Amino acid sequence: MIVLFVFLVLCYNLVQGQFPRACITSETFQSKTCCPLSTDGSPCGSRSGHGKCRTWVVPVAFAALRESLGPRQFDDDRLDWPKYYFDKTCECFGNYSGYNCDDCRYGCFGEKCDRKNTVVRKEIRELSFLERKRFFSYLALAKTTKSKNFVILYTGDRHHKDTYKFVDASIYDVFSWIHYYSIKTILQNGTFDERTNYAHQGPAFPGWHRLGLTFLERQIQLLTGDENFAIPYWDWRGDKNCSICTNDFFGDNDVQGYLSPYSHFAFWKSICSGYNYDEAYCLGAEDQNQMERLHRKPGVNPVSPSLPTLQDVEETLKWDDFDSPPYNRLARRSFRNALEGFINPRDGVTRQIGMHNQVHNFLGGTMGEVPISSNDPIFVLHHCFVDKIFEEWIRRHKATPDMYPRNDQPGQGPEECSTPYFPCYRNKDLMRNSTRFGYIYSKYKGM
Ligand code: KOJ
Ligand code: ZN
Repeated sequence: MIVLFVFLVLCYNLVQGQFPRACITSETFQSKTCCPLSTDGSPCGSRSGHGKCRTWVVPVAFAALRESLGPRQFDDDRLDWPKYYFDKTCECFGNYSGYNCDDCRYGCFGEKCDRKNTVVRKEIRELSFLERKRFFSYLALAKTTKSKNFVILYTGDRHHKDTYKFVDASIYDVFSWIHYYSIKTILQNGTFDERTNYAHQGPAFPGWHRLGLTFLERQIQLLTGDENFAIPYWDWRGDKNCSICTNDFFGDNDVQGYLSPYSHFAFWKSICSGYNYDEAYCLGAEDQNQMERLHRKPGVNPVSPSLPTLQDVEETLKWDDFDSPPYNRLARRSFRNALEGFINPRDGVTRQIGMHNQVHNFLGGTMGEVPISSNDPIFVLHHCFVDKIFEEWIRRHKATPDMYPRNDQPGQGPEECSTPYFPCYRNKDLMRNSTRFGYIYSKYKGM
């Protein structure tokens, strides 16, 4: 009984990204219902007890907070995710998950989702030669295999729903697009608010990226049938230059920044490059000629000429408050804001570019452009290390979901669904030990 309980607790989580191919018909949009048939032929697998089709309601506590903040008018399609698109989505039970409750929660496998597996995320240099080669092959496969279950949204005019179209994308590009979609400026009272988005500059930052990485990891596990696949991380602490920017690893670059033709990702192209205007959602995925090749210029940006140090990471971890008012880039003495990199981690007050932001800036090129940074797979390794630091903080502070703060950032409230996943994944629920998500981190250089 105890074993079963532990198992159920450990297999608590899995989500899927968007948009499910099964939910983009005129009927689903008319009925505002995304409750696709499961393999048993019933919506959300209700016949087999996998889940049920449920109306999403704003939790009472959150509705009260909203009231107290006064009226806010949003016309943004992502706010109160996924309300703009769907009133009803699947709620899955037990270890079942996914947009139609046919999949398992993270860390669970098998037809009945009763097989548990915890993968170990290692530093890229800890992988054996074969493991590393396998990793690069998996990425190549993810970049070139069309996603069976998901499509991406594009429109040249976000104001008009009738211009929305859904197109195919590869598994890696779906991952990349999810980042692009979440960081697009927020449409508020008819104007674009540049100050915040659904993935950055607020308490959702660590959890949002955790979800993105775990989504990609799971997609690669399903694609390759390799249940032991784990995303590696890049421990950049004190790295003098980008030591993994060699052709054996992530690729050397030429003076213009383009990756060496002899490197693994030389001919990868960025979706959504060149379409960074407010009104559009990524027209770029269709036109190969519009898509730019990956590029980097490590150490060239005078704003961030070096990488964060061991000490920077320790100073970041010492902050006891996960986040603090005003819960944006101005937050002081906030672990989240030090980790994201808007304050000096030592004093918690001085505004400076550090940590996560510093690494993006240091690498430059594709990684330095917020809308498209996720196209470079080094993004995955960088954010995996950021997630390792988040995990270290969770452990040291015995953090639980109730420590996630109430706040006024759109889409970043504790009870709000992380944008843009199906089924709903609450922001606060990402503040749990990584074992809940089916992975742990290797110890490397003392951490
Ligand atoms: C790219 C990003 C990011 C931050 C920066 C630099 O994706 O989050 O570049 O500030
Ligand atoms: Zn990001």
